[in-house]
Amino acid sequence: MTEFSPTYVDLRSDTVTRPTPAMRETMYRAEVGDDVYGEDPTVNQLEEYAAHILGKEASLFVPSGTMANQIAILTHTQRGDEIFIHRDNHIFYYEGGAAAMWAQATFNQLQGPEGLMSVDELEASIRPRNIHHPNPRLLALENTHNRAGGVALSRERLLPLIHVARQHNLRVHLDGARIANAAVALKVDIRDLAEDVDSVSMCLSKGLGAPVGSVLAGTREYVEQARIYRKWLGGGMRQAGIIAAAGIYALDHHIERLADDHLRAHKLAQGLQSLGYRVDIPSIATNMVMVDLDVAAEKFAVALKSKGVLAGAMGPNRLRLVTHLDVNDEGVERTIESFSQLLSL
Ligand code: TLP
Repeated sequence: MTEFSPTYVDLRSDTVTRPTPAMRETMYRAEVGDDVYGEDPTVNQLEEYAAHILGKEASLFVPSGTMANQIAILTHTQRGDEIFIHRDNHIFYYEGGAAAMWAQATFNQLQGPEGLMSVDELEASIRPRNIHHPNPRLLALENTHNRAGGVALSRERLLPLIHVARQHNLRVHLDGARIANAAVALKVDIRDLAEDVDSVSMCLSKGLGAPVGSVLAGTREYVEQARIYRKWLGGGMRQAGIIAAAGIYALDHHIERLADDHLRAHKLAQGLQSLGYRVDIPSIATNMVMVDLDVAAEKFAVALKSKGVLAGAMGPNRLRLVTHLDVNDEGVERTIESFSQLLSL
């Protein structure tokens, strides 16, 4: 049994889910071929299926959300091009500055509540095309927004920013790692949230519960170019049908159930608030609960672990708890009980 065995309630992330027995069975039975030759039938099926769900012409199966985002940037930009991005977006905050390494793009960081910059700020930050300025090229959005607490952003909220981008001839990429959570929370089709953007990534290995993998979707031409970059980055995966099968299973069986994770996040938040913890209940839209503590979040996480619950810091005093497929009602109860034992910390 490992340190992170199921005896812990693991709320560090929805990335920690393990494939269910039924998902493993599907993986076991997957037909495979060499995907670098385009011959893996299961990968091809996943790519078509994901493109359909995202409302795009084509999609590309990649090992991770980070690779999906990095390939998206490579495909949209040229060296030195400028990416307009909220400073809390995963691409800027959590991807090690990889866009500077691979695409050699520059970031123009913007800010604002709920992971969105204002229309005015975006407008003002796009400088005229001129020999002195980087070439303004890409607007990068994220939905749900992770560091903003899993907020689900409606199409209506994203559209004004996308309009500004279009007026200035920018491309738009959506990091939709958790776009399925957003769609379930907003009660819309996933494709509605992706319709206005040029490219969208979606993770299969987060709330959807697959062990590995993301997809990047766009026009057929865009995806063909992205496929070249995937190979260059070492993301050509040969008999990847084994893991693509898990993705297909996840898309078939694990989208609607995300509502259960969202409900549990609410129950958890209510339980913690009733103990006196600072949780902004109205802001909880999907599967994340942010708890603002009086003590250091890292210190609290260590104490919480001793009570059998794993959580991660999202800031010096902010703890993030993420519900997912492997957290049931009992896990929520155990977490509330553990927090109740740490009130004096
Ligand atoms: N996010 C992880 C950490 O990297 C923070 C998490 O636990 O939430 N986009 C978004 C919005 C993400 O939240 C993540 C992962 C990624 C991309 C990257 O996905 P992976 O881990 O598959 O590279």
